[in-house]
Amino acid sequence: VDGGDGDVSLATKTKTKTQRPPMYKVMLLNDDYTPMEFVVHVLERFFGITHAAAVEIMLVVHKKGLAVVGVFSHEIAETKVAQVMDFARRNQHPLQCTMEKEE
Ligand code: NFA
Repeated sequence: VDGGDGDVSLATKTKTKTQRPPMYKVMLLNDDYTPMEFVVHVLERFFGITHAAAVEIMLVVHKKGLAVVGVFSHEIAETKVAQVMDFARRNQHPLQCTMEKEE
């Protein structure tokens, strides 16, 4: 590339890839005591999941031990976890909800 000074060397462009904000998986964990209907209600109420899909996800948690119920920004994920944990505690169920950074 000749910038007018007679230098005809090739330019090396450094293009930095745009960084996307990290996303977080929100997961429900199985336990032996929380009623299935309560878990279904949590999925409908806090994650906007239809009744049929909520039953399916609840059964995955029940059989596999855990399932990802949604992927959100850090702030939204934290809010979902806090809402579920508070709702479970207030209803005296041991249901656990956690978040984990997506790879
Ligand atoms: N394992 C619970 C039961 O048999 C149901 C459950 C499902 C709990 C998903 C927590 C999460 N009552």
